[in-house]
Amino acid sequence: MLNFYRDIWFEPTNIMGEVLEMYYNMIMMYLIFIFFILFFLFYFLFNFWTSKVIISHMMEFLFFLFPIFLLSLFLFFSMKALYITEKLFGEMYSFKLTGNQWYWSIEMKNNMINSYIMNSDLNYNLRNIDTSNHLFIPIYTPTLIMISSQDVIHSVGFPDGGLKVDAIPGRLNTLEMMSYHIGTLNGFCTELCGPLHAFMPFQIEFVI
Ligand SMILES: [Cu+2]
Repeated sequence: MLNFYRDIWFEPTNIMGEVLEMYYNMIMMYLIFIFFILFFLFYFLFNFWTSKVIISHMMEFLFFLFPIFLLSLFLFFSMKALYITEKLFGEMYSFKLTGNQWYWSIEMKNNMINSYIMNSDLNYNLRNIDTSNHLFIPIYTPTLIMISSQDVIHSVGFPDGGLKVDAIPGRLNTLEMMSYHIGTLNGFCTELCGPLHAFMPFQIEFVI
């Protein structure tokens, strides 16, 4: 419905993105609705001929009840969105992603490979985005990524996917993702973790 922001924001590539978009649309519709309510409220308040609404106890009661109702709706949809993003829906693969100062390492069963930033002097690389090794995930395949850290707190965030999970030492956070599109999802460390914090990107390739 309210898709005009798609050019400047993201197009959902996964389930979390869809949930975020739905939530955003819902909040947007309520805000427009509230704007109209406020408009009519001020219209009545400053209109001399209808100024008797000011002393209406019923109106006062409604203006007390109505915001409570709206806030309860906000709470309901926020909790719903929060719990959907935590939900696991039957993963087919699982990887472990470990944050290190300042690179990511990918593990699957007994295999481990490090993903470092590529030298941006080579002009065919995307500066501060390209990495030496990518994580390949088939599209339409629910994949569980377990995220932890070896040293300090890191966080992996994918702005185009609407995803962000903290990598905390001694703790395993999970992120289940399923992409609808082929392509590369560029991730960045989003928790200040040292002098080279800006130089530890991470890339996921969604393939067929
Ligand atoms: Cu980091």
